[in-house]
Amino acid sequence: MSLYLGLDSSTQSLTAIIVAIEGDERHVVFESSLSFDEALPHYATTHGVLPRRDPLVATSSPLMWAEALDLMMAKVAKSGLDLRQLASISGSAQQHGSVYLNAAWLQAVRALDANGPLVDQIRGTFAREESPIWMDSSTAEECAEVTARAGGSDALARRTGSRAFERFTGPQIRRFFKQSPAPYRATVRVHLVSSFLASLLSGSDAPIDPGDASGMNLMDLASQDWWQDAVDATAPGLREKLPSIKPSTTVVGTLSPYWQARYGLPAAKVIAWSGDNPCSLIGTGLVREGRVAVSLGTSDTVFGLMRAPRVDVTGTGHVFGAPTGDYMGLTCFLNGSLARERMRNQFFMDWAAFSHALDSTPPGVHVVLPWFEPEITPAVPLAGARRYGMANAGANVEVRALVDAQMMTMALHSRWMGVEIDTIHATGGAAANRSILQTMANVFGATVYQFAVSNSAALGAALRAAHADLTARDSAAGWDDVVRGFAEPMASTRIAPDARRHGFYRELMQVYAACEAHALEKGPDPEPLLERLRDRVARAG
Ligand code: ADP
Ligand code: XUL
Repeated sequence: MSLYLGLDSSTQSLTAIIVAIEGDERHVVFESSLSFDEALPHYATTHGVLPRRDPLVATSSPLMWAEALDLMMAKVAKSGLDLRQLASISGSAQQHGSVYLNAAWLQAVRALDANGPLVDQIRGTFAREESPIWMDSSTAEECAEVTARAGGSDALARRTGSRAFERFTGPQIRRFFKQSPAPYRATVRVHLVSSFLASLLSGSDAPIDPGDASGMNLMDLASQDWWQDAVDATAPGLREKLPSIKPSTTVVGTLSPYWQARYGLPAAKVIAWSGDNPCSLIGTGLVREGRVAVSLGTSDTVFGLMRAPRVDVTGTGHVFGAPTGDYMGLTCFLNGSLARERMRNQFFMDWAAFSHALDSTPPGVHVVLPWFEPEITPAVPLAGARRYGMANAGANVEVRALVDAQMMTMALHSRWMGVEIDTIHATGGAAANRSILQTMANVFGATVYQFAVSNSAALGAALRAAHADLTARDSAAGWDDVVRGFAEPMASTRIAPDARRHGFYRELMQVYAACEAHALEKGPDPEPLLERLRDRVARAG
């Protein structure tokens, strides 16, 4: 039997999952999670984000991620499992976040001393104490500059898989270079969250995988290497500061002496880490084209595997590298779980009451655009929900309108992927909520399934670790074989769409699209459309 560890350093928490594989025997044997806010209160984060002075700025602490890793490896060591069987480890991390390291970094990471905690030994290695994360939307100016300097939006989208996005690492690096030129010059290495944590585990300077590198506006999708034009367009001297890009299956090294001596762990292989969405692709079993997953984590995302990169030049979505060596299409929505939580807290509900509100309230002819925070899709820089045809609605109607809006915006903005969505694999924290998933089924007109393991990013990381080990032993072991028995939707959780409701949502979605266009000053007043739908609903009784 072999054990494989997958870690997921997400926005709000760090999760570890260990899977055991012996031939056809496959089990999840360990699962543990720690919340940054609760387990590491001295960093003073809220939902994993440092105190925010400017609503457009969102940062977190790389030291906190490192300390969480140390705490979690201690928990793994005490799991009671026979860890001599731990063959390999991989990880998943929130995408786009960047870590800026100074000249002391390489020596420090190579020489970690098991007699003292990790954090004390890397405290002095940051050229920037705070890491900008995916929720940051402060780089509109830098996006425009990078776009112009790299030959325009179309060129950037075709070469890197995405037009310039505020949270993408390239524009973030450019902002740091402009605002803090001296610390930028003192930066010898810019890691992503994923490659930073892989470096700490392996005691080396780890590469970035193509899945996470494609969230930077810096990688050439076709060659899966840095695109020099984009690198030059971003900041001077950047090329030397970037790690190498290596396939997701790369063995970065072995668990460094620090982890072996401090926690009695074996010299397990460390496999390159990737982003949470590429890892979730594996953890939801999407190793073939044709189905999509919806992840309801801190962000809501829609994604699916693509054999060939069908880039969205309309500028909504992204094409990333997939861990299988293929590609994946993805659209990301910022106002996901935290918007649902905000509504839940506003009306003093728990999740059971939130679900009850959904179950007892039919959709109505009104629209809320759920932009409580600056939104990624569509791009909305100025926070604030916009309401159409809705005044003084009670708690239940507000909850219903919010979840309807979240599902409609996902359905509308994932059309560019060109997939007929008839089945959805649901994952992320809020996928535990079947009332939300029923709305998803009704809006998309698709059958929705849940998974036994709700943290598909951590599971995907564990399965990526297993894949690297199994293919090294038997080159015929493919992805289908690796995900079998783990990342399969549970038939008993099937949620079928209600055809009548879906019919209504199809009409409401047209109104929603018109409201969105109006709010973004791209379309006329949608009131006549609302009025027409109201009439039709009244006539239908
Ligand atoms: P991330 O990986 O981005 O840190 P998770 O996938 O762990 O996030 O999801 C965390 C979120 O799940 C929480 O912010 C919470 O709002 C949401 N959540 C947890 N349980 C429920 C539930 N029963 N219904 C709706 N949302 C839930
Ligand atoms: C994807 C994105 C988020 C983060 C955090 O592009 O920004 O999904 O990966 O989960």
